[in-house]
Amino acid sequence: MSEENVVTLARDGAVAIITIDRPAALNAINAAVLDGLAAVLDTLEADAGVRCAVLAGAGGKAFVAGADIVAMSTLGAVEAERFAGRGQAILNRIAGQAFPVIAAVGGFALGGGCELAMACDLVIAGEKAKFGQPEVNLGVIPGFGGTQRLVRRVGMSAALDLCLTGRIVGADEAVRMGLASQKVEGDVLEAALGIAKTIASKGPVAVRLCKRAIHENADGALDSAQAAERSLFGLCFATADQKEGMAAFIEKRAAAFTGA
Ligand code: CO8
Repeated sequence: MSEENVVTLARDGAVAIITIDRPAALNAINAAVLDGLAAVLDTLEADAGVRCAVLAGAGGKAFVAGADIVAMSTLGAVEAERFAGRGQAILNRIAGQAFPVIAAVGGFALGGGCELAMACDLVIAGEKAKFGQPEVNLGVIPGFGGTQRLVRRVGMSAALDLCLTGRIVGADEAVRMGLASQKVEGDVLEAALGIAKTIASKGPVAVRLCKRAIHENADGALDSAQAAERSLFGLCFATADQKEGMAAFIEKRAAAFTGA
């Protein structure tokens, strides 16, 4: 596998499947992976037909076992800050996609891998999934948003626990703390694809506005966040999907959404 082709993109109908493909290094994130993710995001952002995406790691053993420790080992402070900034920007782009993104975590999601999973809307954990922020073992702190996304996802107590001890948690504990959305039996990619197809079958505009309403207002005061919510709710009523969705319910038939 050449370092130019370490992130691949496939389509299954309206669902995009992004795969980080460096299994020999447990899909560790180096500059080539960040470049590959950026290129895939360029393609997806130009494709109005995508309604949901699944992000996975190749090889079965890991989602992503972190930022590439070999590549980081020789960085100076300025280069390390730049690398972290690039990683944060790519993860922010993933989080900011208009359509939902689902992390399919079948194995290790450590350090930058856990941060990457948290940049996704849903985190589906297989039976062998392992999550953690083990950076303190290496004498560093999380640098791809982990200290910030983790606390927002799981709360102060659990975030401090994971970041300060570096301890690794399995799928059950990850679900209990809210780090993972759900644990699935069997093939995690198949399960994530099934969830993605379910989401892709819903009203596409409503799905996007729902994601926006939650993300853009999660840190806001309740009254201004609710004002944003009712404005987006109102916007739904300007769509053909709202007319179709409600007509289909009343006529007792399946809705045929067009995303308009
Ligand atoms: N970077 C580079 N190579 C890795 C990484 C990694 N993060 N993780 C695994 N590999 C490589 C191993 O070196 C090994 O390569 P080789 O076969 O050439 O020796 C191969 O993948 C397989 O790994 P193991 O033999 O170690 O497999 P095990 O099953 O024995 O162990 C573990 C699996 C437990 C996942 C183990 O590999 C491990 O502990 N990996 C490191 C996990 C880690 O510490 N991740 C956090 C990294 S730091 C980080 O992510 C910071 C993010 C913010 C960056 C900010 C920028 C400055």
